[in-house]
Amino acid sequence: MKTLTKTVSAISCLVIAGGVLAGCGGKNEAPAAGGEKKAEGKKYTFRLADTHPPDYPTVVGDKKFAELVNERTNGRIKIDVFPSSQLGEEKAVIEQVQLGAIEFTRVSSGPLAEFNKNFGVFSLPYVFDNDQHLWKFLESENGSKLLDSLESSKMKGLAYYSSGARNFYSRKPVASLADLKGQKIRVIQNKINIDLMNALGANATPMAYGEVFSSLQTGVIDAAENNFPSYQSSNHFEVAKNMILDGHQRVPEVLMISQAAWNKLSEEDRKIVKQAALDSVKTQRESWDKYEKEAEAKVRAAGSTITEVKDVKPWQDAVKPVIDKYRSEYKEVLDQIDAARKK
Ligand code: GTR
Repeated sequence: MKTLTKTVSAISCLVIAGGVLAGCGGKNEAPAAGGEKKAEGKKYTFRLADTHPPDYPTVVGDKKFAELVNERTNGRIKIDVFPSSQLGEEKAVIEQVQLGAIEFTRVSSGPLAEFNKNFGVFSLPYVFDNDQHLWKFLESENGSKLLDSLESSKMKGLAYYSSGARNFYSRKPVASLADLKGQKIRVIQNKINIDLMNALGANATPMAYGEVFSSLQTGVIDAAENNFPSYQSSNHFEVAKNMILDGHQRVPEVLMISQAAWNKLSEEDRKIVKQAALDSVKTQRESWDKYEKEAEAKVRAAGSTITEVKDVKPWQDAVKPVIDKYRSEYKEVLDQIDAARKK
């Protein structure tokens, strides 16, 4: 029923997306007083979709962003944050953002890669040494350029958020790389993830995030992979109790606005929205650091077996064919990522 309601409201939004955004949360109200329609007088109510629950660090960031926009426009621009996939799973939400039916979203770079190939670079394994390296790149001019490249996909990237490192977890014991062989592993749908699982001798099963818990529970899949906060908040740790800390990917989160909504904003409002997004990063990253530690402590206390990887080299060697396959396609950005390491 829930899904049906979601679908119906999504369709009604899509129907009018070509025209006015009103009714889909994109209300554009004329100024109350008569006279000239001044851009700064326009009022909007927008929607922002996030897959995570209300206390999750990305949603904490979303809410800070909405609060800053609201304050800086004296309440003229209201952004309602919809957590917990209320507006749909990430792939469907991105499609609606492209159409202008949903104005804002925070999604992972993983699903974004299917809409804008540049974002695939974040699904390549072991391209960043650690979070510091990742952020040096994200905060560089090249990181901003990558965000701006979303414009070619009818979206406008506003800011990156933290997402840590992704690790495998399974219903079955996993003490080494060899233990992943033959396992059915859920992945975020994109072609690089499928190549990655093949390189590990596993079977990739692309699936929406919301379906992973029951699929693990019923044994439709053996394993999945994610960071500690997602492993914990989604309750995957209850049904896949064996995690191995291989840290194969660092896939940043992206806060973005639909190009259609962006085009409606005045120059001044665009500046406010962009700056508020950048200013919300600090809050999101602080929340991330705290939540990540708490999530790890919670899953350990609940009895998950967490295996450290002392030497990541065999893992890097195993997935080298993936890098080799995509090296020429991503050469420029891979060089930029390497350069960011030295900064
Ligand atoms: C999380 C990410 C989500 C979603 C999820 C997934 O780390 O924050 O946006 O992409 O992974 O695996 O689907």
